Amino acid sequence: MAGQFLVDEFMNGVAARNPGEKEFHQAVKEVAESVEPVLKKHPEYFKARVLDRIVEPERQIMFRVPWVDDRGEVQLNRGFRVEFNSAIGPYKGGLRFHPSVYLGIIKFLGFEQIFKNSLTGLPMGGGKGGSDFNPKGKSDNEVMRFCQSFMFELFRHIGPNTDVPAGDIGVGGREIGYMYGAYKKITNRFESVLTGKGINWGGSLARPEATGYGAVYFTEEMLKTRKDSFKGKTVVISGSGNVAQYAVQKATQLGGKVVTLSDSDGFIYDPSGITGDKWKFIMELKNVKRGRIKEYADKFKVEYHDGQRPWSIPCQIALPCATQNEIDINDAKKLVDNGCFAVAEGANMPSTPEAVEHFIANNVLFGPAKAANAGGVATSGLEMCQNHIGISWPFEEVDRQLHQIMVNIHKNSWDAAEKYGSKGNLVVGANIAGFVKVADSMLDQGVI
Ligand code: NDP
Ligand code: 2IT
Repeated sequence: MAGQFLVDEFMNGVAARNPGEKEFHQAVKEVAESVEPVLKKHPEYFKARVLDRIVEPERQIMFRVPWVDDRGEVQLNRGFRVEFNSAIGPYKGGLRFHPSVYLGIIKFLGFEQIFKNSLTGLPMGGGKGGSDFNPKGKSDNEVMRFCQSFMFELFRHIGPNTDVPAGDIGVGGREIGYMYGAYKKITNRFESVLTGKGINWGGSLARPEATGYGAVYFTEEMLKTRKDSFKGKTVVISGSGNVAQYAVQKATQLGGKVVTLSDSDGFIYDPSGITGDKWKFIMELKNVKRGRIKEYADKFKVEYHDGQRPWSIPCQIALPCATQNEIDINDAKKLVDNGCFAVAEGANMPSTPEAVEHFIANNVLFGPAKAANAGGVATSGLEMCQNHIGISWPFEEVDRQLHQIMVNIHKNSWDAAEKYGSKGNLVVGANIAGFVKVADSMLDQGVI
């Protein structure tokens, strides 16, 4: 019927226009369901077809990335950059290097990024990129040659006021360094075109810590609504990369006991907590030696569960920090049955829709990714800000701003949920709060 928004009809259109991109459909459906009451209340969004336009990227770039391996053989990968929405600022979002990357993954991440960036309160549009390149098992020289080849095309699409990529899975300080070097060599410009840079060449203090710390700060805000805290809680964390590492550190500082970490091979269970020298071992293992999580179990004589995820371990708080759809309905049931009452998503879209539904139906405090892990991109925004004014803030200053941003995101999401009749549902709240600012900006800027 003309003038009426129907989620199912809308989703049929999205699926037909973007065939096979199941993660993208999943991300869009959640937002469409959340903003339905907003569209009903504001016919002007519907009339201007804001949602139809928001799910269509402004620009999608796909390119060939050839490179030569250490044996002298030519290798070939595919590169992506999806410039999704620039209504509130230059495109901003990470680059993911992982063999599972295809257009549907980059589009789900880019779509989520629009609302996440809006929630930070900083002027950043949404974008995402990456490649099906697998950095695992590659030498530093191979990674460097790949990054240089990747930037050989990407450089023409990005810029400090156009599009500012950063890291994500498989892209950390090493990769950002090689890409920044290549960009500078090609363009002869030293400018704020990537974030997550090294501290000696324009990076921000606290950016490495930001996503993990931010997810824990967000969890703290959720716990406060029940007059609770991390003190004395058992915490289960998945992943052992950038986000997981600093989530462990901050959760421990706040009095929690983190008992698990994982990688794509399995998980370790350390009932005495991943603290002190054991945490330092993880940092060295994952960031320098690039080894496997099993080595932690071998070294500290704790349980290793091959090929499994950590959700069967009893806990009060769970922080998924690895990848999408890593908590399915069975995992969610196990968590709830074992007494877990708070879940915050450090990773992007780690819970399936059925898992999210189960958490919410069981009164679990649930922090959706676009709110809970926004600390990373928020601090990227602070890095850009420091670059633009030519100054470097102390760690404490960046951390203070990060903390305040996470408090604000929690409050704004909470308030939006309440305003639209879903009190306490931060999925609905974050989607609405993120959406309204972008939608209003699109209305202001006309049909473009
Ligand atoms: P890293 O590459 O540093 O670490 C990723 C971790 O997740 C590794 O332990 C990796 O194990 C594991 N992992 C990756 N893919 C899979 C998989 N398919 N199955 C099981 N385990 C897997 O990435 P980050 O820590 O930066 O990113 C983690 C998550 O956080 C992602 O969802 C990312 O999008 C999200 N995120 C990251 C931000 C950032 O600032 N870095 C900001 C906001 C969100 P293995 O080494 O075996 O592959
Ligand atoms: O998913 C994310 O928000 C990130 N990978 C960080 C993006 C950024 O631009 O810092």
